[in-house]
Amino acid sequence: MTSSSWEEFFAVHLPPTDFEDNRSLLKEFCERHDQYGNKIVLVTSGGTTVPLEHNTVRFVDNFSAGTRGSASAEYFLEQGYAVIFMHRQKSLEPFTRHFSGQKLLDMLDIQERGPNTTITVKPDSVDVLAPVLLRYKAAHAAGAILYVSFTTVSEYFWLLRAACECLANLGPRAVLYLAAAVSDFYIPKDKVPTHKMQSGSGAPVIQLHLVPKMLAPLVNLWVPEAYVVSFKLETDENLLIPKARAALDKYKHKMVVANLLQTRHHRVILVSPEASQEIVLTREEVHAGVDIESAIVGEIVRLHAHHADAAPAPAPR
Ligand code: 9Z3
Repeated sequence: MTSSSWEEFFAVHLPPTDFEDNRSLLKEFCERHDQYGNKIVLVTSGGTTVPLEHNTVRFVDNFSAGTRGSASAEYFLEQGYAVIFMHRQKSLEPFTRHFSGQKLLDMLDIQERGPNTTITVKPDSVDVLAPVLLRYKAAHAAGAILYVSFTTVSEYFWLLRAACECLANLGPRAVLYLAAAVSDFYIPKDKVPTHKMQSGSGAPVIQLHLVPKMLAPLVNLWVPEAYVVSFKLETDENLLIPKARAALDKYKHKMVVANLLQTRHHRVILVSPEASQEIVLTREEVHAGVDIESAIVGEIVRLHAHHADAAPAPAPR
């Protein structure tokens, strides 16, 4: 099955309805941080959907919860980066990820006294909540994080290109950290029915097509000076490193973070043209709640510093 070109994809698929609003937000964020000479990272996070109907009742989805992306965004902020957090709507977000599910409510006490009812944080939860709340408040007060969201694979691509257009001005000070689990397959617009598929018409046969590889124009045309990190997910260990190397050879970007579905939260391999470096958390570290993203981001920040320092000084604008 051949894939359409990326140009054709954008020509056929219309931008999402909130696209212009997001584009303005991205532009303002990048210009503000560019003025101060800050580094900006685009962190993509979570899975994309492939709608089976235009008025979407059903869609193809994937496993990603946004654990990697949301944790990584926090570590980039800690390292002084401004962060564009481009995530799947309703997936995990930085800071609130620590209290997903019932965890936040379990930290609270309520004293019911009619109109004077008070809600307090349980004393033993203050130590857990306070550091996260402080980092959250600091990031927001500094305007250091911008949240933009997508749901479908087409929305993801429109936002990705718009973010790149704004980041291009930063040259080597921009990092792209493409951790989202983006569908490799989709149904072209003209093959998607308008209304809910009816079971009375029999079992549908759904043909998926290949999504164009956006990493090619991204690296070569959209952000040619940026430090680009892509992610490679496999389920078969034997394919992992060969496919990560093949991606580096093909797209000529800076790094592939290779991970297996089954072990992704405690083992990754950072594959660069020069080397590969395995990062593994011990059982004790996993138990103690250490995030592997802390080490991944630490290493990328170190390598990015060399990349940004090595780049020629920007021409005055
Ligand atoms: C990743 O490999 C991420 O590490 C995960 C993180 C999605 C596994 P979670 O959100 O998982 O923490 O649950 N992302 C990229 C996966 C991907 O779709 N890569 C494609 C490929 O491998 C395109 S580069 O071919």
